[in-house]
Amino acid sequence: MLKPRNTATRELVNLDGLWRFAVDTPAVPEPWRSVLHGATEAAVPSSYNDLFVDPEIRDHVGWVWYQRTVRIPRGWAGGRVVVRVDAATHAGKVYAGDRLVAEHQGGYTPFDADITEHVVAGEEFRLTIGVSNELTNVTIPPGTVTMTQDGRRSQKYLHDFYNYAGLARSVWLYSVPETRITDITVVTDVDGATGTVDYSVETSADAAVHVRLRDETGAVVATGDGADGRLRVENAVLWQPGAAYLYRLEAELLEGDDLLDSYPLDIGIRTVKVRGTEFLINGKPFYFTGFGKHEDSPVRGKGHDDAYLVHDFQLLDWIGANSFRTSHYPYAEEVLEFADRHGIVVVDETAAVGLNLAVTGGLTGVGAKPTFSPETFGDETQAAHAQHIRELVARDKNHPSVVMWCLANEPASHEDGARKYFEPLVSLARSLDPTRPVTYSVVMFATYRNDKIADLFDVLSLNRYYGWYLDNGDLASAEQKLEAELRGWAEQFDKPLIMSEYGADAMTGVRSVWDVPWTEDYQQSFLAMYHRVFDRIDAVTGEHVWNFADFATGPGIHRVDGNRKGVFTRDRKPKSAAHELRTRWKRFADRNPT
Ligand code: BDP
Repeated sequence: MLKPRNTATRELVNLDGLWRFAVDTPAVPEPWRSVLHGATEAAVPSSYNDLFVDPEIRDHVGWVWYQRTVRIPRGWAGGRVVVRVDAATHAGKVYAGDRLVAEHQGGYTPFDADITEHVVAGEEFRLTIGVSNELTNVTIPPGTVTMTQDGRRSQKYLHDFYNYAGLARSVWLYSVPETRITDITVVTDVDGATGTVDYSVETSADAAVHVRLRDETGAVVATGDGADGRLRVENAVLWQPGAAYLYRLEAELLEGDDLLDSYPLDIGIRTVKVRGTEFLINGKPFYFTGFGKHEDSPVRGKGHDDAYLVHDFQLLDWIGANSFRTSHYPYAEEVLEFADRHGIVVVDETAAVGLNLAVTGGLTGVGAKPTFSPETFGDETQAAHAQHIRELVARDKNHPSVVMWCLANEPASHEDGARKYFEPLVSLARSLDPTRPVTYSVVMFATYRNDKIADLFDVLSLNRYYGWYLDNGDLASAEQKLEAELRGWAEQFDKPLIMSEYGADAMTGVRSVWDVPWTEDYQQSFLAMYHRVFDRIDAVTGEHVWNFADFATGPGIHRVDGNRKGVFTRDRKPKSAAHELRTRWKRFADRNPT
């Protein structure tokens, strides 16, 4: 799915800013039919929850409405006019005037509404977007809506991060020509000093396709004709972790000499492969250092923010991180583009967090019901998960920074039914993208002895909390158990192991000379213990600390003002552990030579 861009044949108007905003109420049926009266205003992009002081808005369960007036530029007669919503969390409905023009399920992938028939160039129209925050057993991620005793609807979910909702990413108005490029797929390979770029251009109607590849100086290094083809780049400069290099593929649609459409796509030439316990980028073993992150900041919630984007990547660089996982949902496309340009490696995760009835908000328990069953997570959940994987791959397939798909976080992979649920999803991901390895983040109850799906995946990503949820405060016992378990995985499977989560909560300023949980010192000793173990086990191919920064969580008694496992505070100040990591990861530069 192509990101809207300004090109020689397409125009783009950004619709971010203040929108009229109202919570859905039975008192105003069909609120899209008129101007939202008495409405307050909400910022786009932003989650709406923390903008307001009114708990009825913050805790509302169901639809909210965003509305604004939009003028179609005068010169847009002739082509198609489209509204793009980069994310409506977790479901969206778009109205042009009174007309429903698009509906979408899933809070972290974009969708378009073609509004050509409902608008007139040069004139204004009323754009209303409904957004629902409801999670059920057939949404990804899942949740349940229950009724409180006094008749309020209450949203419960199976993950600890706060269920932020709204228009957290940009909204766009754009024009495309009637005969146009609808998609581009690029697969790259390396053959000695030559890079190959297999491209495939999809179009809305038959027309001649011409492509041109430029290097970073703007020089044309290869050209091709036809909708599919292979470009060869002699002495290609590869996209490397820590040393990004992007070529620009310019695709053109022509009728004779007339340019019907053009679309530029920045691509990186690189390869990704798994060989035994090694993760190879461009044929060289790569060791992941970095974090599981969240899209999370004060006031904006999950709202995309370019300032935080730049600053977070600065901190990744400062600390020596070469990668991160988009825990626990696909991040804004701007984040991936930035990673492409700056050589940061991304493990791209779906929003499938919480397919596990034995885990609630990061805490352990025994599920009262089986996780995978027709009453709990069955065929409909699986279908929603499959659709989400299709949309994720469609959006992110061309990013060189994305080296692997993570299909779920901490599913109940040790329970009966897990294999039946996951086998088709793994096949689907492989058929959509045969070039990237697939992984899942393994919950601590799923061990090398009882896990039922590990063999289906290329890389095993383990989330482990020895020393926190288990053996809290006893790092000596934690060290023995961690090592024993990692050795078990390494002996059982000839696959790379990535520690995709390990971390301890720490409150800034709370200190101790002893191993006291919640202190900065304990977080630091905890990480140092894990690192000693990793260094003793060859199959460990990467370490992603949980979490990059403190983040907001849903209601519950087990958190103090959010999850405090951040190595940085929520406002991005380093805790002591940041220095421990920095010393270690800067030394690793020689493990990952560019
Ligand atoms: C893991 C989850 C993660 C939580 C973490 C924690 O994958 O989302 O935030 O636990 O409890 O189980 O800190």
